Amino acid sequence: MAIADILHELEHHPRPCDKEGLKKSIRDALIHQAGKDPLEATPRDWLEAVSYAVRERMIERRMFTQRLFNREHAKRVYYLSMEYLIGRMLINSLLNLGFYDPTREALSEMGVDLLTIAELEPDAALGNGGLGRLAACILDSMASQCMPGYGYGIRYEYGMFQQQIEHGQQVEHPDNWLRYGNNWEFARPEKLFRVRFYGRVITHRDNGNIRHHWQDCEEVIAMAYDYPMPGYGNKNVNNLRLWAAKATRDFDLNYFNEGDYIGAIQKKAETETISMVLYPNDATAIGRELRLKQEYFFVSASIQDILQHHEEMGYRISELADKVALQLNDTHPAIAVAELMHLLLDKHELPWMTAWEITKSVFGYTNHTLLPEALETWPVAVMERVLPRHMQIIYDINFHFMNEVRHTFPGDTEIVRRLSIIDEDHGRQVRMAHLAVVGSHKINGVAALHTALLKDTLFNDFYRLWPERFVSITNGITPRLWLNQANPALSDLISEHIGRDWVMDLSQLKALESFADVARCRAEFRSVKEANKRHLASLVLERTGIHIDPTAMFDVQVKRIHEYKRQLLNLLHVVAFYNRIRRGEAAQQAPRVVLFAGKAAPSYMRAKQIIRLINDVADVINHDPVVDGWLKVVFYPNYDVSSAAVIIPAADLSEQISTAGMEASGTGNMKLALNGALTIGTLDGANVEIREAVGEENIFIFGLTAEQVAETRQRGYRPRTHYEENAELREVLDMIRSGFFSPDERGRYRALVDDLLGNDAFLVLADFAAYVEAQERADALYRNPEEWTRRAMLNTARMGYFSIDRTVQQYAEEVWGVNPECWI
Ligand code: 26W
Repeated sequence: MAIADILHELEHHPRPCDKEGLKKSIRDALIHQAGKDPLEATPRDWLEAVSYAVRERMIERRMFTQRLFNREHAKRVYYLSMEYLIGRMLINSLLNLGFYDPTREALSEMGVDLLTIAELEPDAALGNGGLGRLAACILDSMASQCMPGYGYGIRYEYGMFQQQIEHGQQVEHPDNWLRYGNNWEFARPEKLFRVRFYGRVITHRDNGNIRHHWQDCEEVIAMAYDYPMPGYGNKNVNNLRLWAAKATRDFDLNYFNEGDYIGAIQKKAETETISMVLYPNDATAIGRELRLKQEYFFVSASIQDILQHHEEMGYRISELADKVALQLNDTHPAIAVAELMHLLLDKHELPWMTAWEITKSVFGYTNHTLLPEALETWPVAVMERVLPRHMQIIYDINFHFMNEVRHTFPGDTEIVRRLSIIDEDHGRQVRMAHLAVVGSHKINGVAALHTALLKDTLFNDFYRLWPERFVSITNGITPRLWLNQANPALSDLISEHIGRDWVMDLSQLKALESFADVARCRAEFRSVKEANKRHLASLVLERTGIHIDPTAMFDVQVKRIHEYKRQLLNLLHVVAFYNRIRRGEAAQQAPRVVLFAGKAAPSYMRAKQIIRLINDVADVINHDPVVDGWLKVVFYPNYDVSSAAVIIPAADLSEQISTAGMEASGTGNMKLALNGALTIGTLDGANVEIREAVGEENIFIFGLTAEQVAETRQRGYRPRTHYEENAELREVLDMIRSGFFSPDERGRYRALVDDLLGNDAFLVLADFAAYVEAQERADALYRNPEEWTRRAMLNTARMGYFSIDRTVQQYAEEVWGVNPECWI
């Protein structure tokens, strides 16, 4: 068959997506791919077979999508991210592709339950938390909106560690997610790029131009793995390309020739460690050389790939910014600025200024945190050794930049020192955030407050220099996963009233507002929530052995464990609540289940201790017959995307209680409110905008504002005053400190409490009284189920703004220069 005929055949006779067609594909895949007799097939074999059938259909569509983008000469958006927290792909793909029902029926006719086998799929957990999940939501949105958007990242062999709780403490286990193979990926053993490290730079003159040769390097091969990303309700399938490190063949040969066979293999394994494991640090910079190599490895392969495609399309390198937008997901890929310069200067031999103008027009940079300990810097000495040519380029970028600064602020040597890409005060470090800002035409924060703080503090000097570069783009979440898929009962209820178009236009939820005043609608909404709570209760029992009452208020805090997120504040309230019940004030309280979930970075001792304290407190409370029926405390182990999808639809109260000014945005806050939980929170991150959207009667706001936090610190904060003046707080802290919850080791939490009393860097004690008062408001409202439900419904109805589709449209218009009306 001629190529044209093959294409014609495919286009006109794609794999059928009806029940019979799917059934045949699944059966074929079971026999010919999994190699199993249907009579002996295990649930895992069926999972393999069904994912294979889905994969075949996705790949056809991806081919047509890519052909269309090429034909239309579309401008492409490339999202560069070290993390993608995707979760399971089967159900999501089926729902997006539109053949969930026929697949379920096909399987059912073969005696297999779709949802049961879907649970066997491991999460793709190639991310830590908010930043990685945002990247996954953005990919879903770009595909769903038919935007030519491509993700680039690393194919970690081991994703986010799996958390087990042993004797109340976190224990980490490796996440061997590829153990059973992975049908969602397409290995591209021919898509290879060389990535170099170390070596030295030789400079010579060529017709009056200075040329640089980077030589005597170590080489690693980046091999592509492609993950199709299907859009919702369309035939568009985009691509996520993840790179795996492979040793080069030359490299093998050299060692083999020297006769050191074992040494050669060892060196090969060492090279391939680059893509072995995701660093499980959330919000603390990792000063390890391997991390820098990971960053450069994926950035270099991605940019080479992007430029290669650009040339294959027949475009000139000078047109790059017309055809390509590159988004930096935090500073982790910021070395891309130097890498693009390196390729434009040394490979394409462009003049400096031309290369620099192109680079700036291509990049956008998203900042995700203000925490000083999270800001990446690399010692100049390390950068010089690992990437000598890039260090030269960074110096040159800085030279030109410093001249511009001196020109704008003549005589101000301080600002020159503060703005420099090189920090001279801490033993010469490259500030990656400065490199990202200088090399990007747009810099954005991820919520209004966060952007305002970026302009006022972290990037204030940059803002004074280039105010036009700063924009605010509030985060969002994908309604496909976080409502349509995770909460099918609520989704069906919503769709009965307003149709299903909200899945692609979340602002339509507004139309639900009027139903909040109809008693029957409230009853329906409540019964959905109750069913979700019963489902969660059964899972909690299975995972922890703890019985919880589905009629109690489900008060949840689910997110990474970090002092600034203040799980401790929540826990202090739990103990206060416990004491109130023991004092006989139970009648005034609504029964509660307080659920915590989240992972602590393995080296973050204080966070691990907080997990242990939660479990110790839970142990005492859950075994105290006096509070039985009133209070249960649960630490739900191994929080991941899949458990989030069960916990969030079952929540009544959403804890978003970070120290104001410290949570850049939060996105869990959006998921919970969308699913009809009321927020108890500080005026931090996107909580500020959630309050505006849902109305202040429908959210429990408390505590110091970001401004008051700054003032309090400036004045000289004295946490002990709160201990001295608040008897309830005193009682709680004394109990924890004296070992009430750790009778086997009474001093276990002494240092922790002493730190709160003497230092309290996150102002837990300062916000305690206001928090308890806000909890009382929540409690009182919960005891009025009609009014609670009404407000919960208004939360769902008013969350439209927080759709990731709105976020992506803003990036398209304000940063990427692609028009949503005609992306192609
Ligand atoms: C280099 C180590 C490291 C790793 C991760 C430093 C910093 C990070 C991230 C910035 C942490 C992160 O995930 N930030 C979160 O990003 C979300 C998406 O924008 C926001 O909603 C969260 O508020 C922010 O904490």
